[in-house]
Amino acid sequence: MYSYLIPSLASSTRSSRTRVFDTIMNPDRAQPIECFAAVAFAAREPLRIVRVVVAPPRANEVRIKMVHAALCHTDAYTLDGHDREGRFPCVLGHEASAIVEAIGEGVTTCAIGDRVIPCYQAYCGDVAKPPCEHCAHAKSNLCQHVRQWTGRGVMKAGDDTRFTLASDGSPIYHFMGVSAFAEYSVVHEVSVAKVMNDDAPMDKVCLLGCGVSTGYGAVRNTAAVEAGATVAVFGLGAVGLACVEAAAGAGAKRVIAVDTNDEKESVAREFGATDFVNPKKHVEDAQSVIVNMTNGGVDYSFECVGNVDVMRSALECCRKGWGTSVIVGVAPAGAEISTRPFQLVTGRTWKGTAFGGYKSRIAIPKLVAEYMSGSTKLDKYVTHELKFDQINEAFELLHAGKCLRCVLSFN
Ligand code: NAD
Ligand code: AHE
Ligand code: ZN
Ligand code: ZN
Repeated sequence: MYSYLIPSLASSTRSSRTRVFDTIMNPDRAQPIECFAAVAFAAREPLRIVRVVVAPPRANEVRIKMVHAALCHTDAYTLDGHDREGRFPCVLGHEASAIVEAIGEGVTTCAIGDRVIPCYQAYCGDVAKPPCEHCAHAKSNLCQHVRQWTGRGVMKAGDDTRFTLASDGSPIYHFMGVSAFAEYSVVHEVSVAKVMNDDAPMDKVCLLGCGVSTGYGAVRNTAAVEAGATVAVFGLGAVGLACVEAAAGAGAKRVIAVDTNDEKESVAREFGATDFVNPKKHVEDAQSVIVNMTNGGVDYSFECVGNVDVMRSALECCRKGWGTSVIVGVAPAGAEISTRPFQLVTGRTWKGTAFGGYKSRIAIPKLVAEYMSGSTKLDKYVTHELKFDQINEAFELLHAGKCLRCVLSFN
């Protein structure tokens, strides 16, 4: 199909399996790259590792070479068919570290060779003139610059995809503006955060692209937990444990960790939890247990499961008068939350967060620097490391509740 393939680059060794289509005619222009991607062809089917062609970046786009990618529960949620925006076939994955391989026309904020973290939550404040309303507003991180395209799995320029199946040229959709489960991907410039610390380990800082940053931000930005507060965290995956870590770091006097899996108790205590509740071990509902434990309820709670019944428990375990509950988990398409309005009339606040309220490309370099200063537990979230081609095993580990983050390597 591609008659301009350079034969010397098409050997079968792992390091050279990525066939770069060069044209001696146009040495300065990026060319299509054929490489491996783990494609989700349909919901509830294992991913298939196939050859795809990744088009060169167009204006305001960046092509990145993946270094590491981790699985977040949201990848599994979309693969399981729960995402209203899930579109197949697609390349999932949105928590990664990468190197800029090519830039499109007009790109000014990164250069070839930069080490980067792709951001599913974009930020256009330093690129768009004028920036979108959300990037201009202090209270929001929900950049709208490319959101309507990333939600449909396409790029803004041309309203189409940069991935095609090598065998027949059919389009493969992007996911959350990142698509990390491929050796190469094309992302919008507004979705690229630079890693400023040259020695930052890429197999760890990839986690800052979603789950851990989200938990930290939910506590620090969305709830603004203060020293001496009481906190309950429902769901102790990477997102919930990051809430636990940040709440303990903020000086919360009590951090009640809640999970249906007893094996999470010890890790939660390691991250700073003072108490552990397994709702399955109680006759009463979880909110009653927590209200009784705290003599009236907690100041703040965080739902990090994605289950609307748990969201209700998280709200109702908050103290009347001032308790605030933050929804972090992503519930299946069609699900709705409910509670008695009296719960809100009596002073509780129910809110939610996306990427912890952080304006991504500004915050990520700071979160990397914070990690490099040694003051966070980022390393401890990496419980498994596998090769990219073992990706289906990584999904099994996540489903079995056996891992916090499984980091895949592409080398
Ligand atoms: P995970 O699968 O690693 O962890 C989920 C945890 O919840 C597990 O420990 C599991 O045992 C526990 N759990 C399941 N059912 C429970 C119940 N009924 N009560 C208490 N605990 C229960 O997931 P994760 O990667 O940590 O993600 C957590 C949630 O956050 C997911 O819904 C994910 O989609 C969402 N998420 C949201 C954002 C955001 O920006 N809002 C970002 C990242 C992830
Ligand atoms: N696409 C879904 C909603 C999925 C969702 O809520 N995503 C979170 C991030 S989860 C990261 O692991 C989010 O940030 N949402 C805000 C946004 O703009 O995407 C649906 O319901 O259609
Ligand atoms: Zn995520
Ligand atoms: Zn914006």
